[in-house]
Amino acid sequence: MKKITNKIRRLIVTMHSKSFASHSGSALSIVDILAVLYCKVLNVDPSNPLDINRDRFILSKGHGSSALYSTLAYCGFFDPKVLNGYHTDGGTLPGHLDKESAPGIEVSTGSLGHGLSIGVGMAIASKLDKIDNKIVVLCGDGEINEGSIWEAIMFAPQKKLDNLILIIDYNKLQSFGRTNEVINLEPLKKKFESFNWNAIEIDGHNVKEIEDALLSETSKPKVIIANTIKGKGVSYMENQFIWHYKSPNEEQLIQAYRELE
Ligand SMILES: Cc1ncc(C[n+]2csc(CCOP(=O)(O)OP(=O)(O)O)c2C)c(N)n1
Repeated sequence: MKKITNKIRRLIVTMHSKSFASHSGSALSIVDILAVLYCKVLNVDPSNPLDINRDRFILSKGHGSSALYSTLAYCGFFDPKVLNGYHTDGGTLPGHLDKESAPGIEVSTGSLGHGLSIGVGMAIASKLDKIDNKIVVLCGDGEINEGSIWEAIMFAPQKKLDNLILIIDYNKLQSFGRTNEVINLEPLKKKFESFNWNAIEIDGHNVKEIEDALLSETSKPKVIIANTIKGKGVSYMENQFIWHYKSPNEEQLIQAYRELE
């Protein structure tokens, strides 16, 4: 898995360096989670990406798109050469997710706060259609400042959505500062428990903990609070909110490659 996540991280820094696009730190934060999802947990088939019985994954923090594009390309959903067109004139992969842009992208996101409500709708639809699948939604910690997220958090247990998993990328940073200085989320696990969710807290870079949490049995909607580091894997980006916006120059790219060998 380390080889896979390093490869995906190298793809991400390359994309950001070529395109001068923002959100490198946001993408690096979620690589281990996406790698476990797509390599070990989700029932999805790159040769049949619209299979009606597939699991659904929604990257609600759509600005982390480069992590999803590179994971999908790594897993064979499309040719990795397509990644060269990330956030560039004439390219086909926009900076925020567009579900028409590539196979495997379930929902267009980028305007924060919508993914969980869409996931709740999909989870209800699966129950009605008697499809036994998982709906997994990944939100940023800053993103859950949005009130619409909390409407969905209240609604999911009422509908007994044991097929719904929310992952929170708890990297403690958002675009202009520390999440808990902007709006304090703590005590986050207790909040979810009081809303009648099954809440699990993990190290969001430990692939075993990620896999165990995703596969654990539940009779309620499940939230995985994943403690992560924004910019994970590239030392000069880690935990530095300036890398919400910056992209690596040539010299920084070479250093990133060295660290991700
Ligand atoms: C509705 C909405 N408001 C504001 C923004 C601008 N915006 C983009 S990323 C971001 C911060 C998100 O922080 P977080 O969810 O913690 O994600 P991170 O990049 O830290 O992983 C904001 C406010 C947006 N995309 N959508």
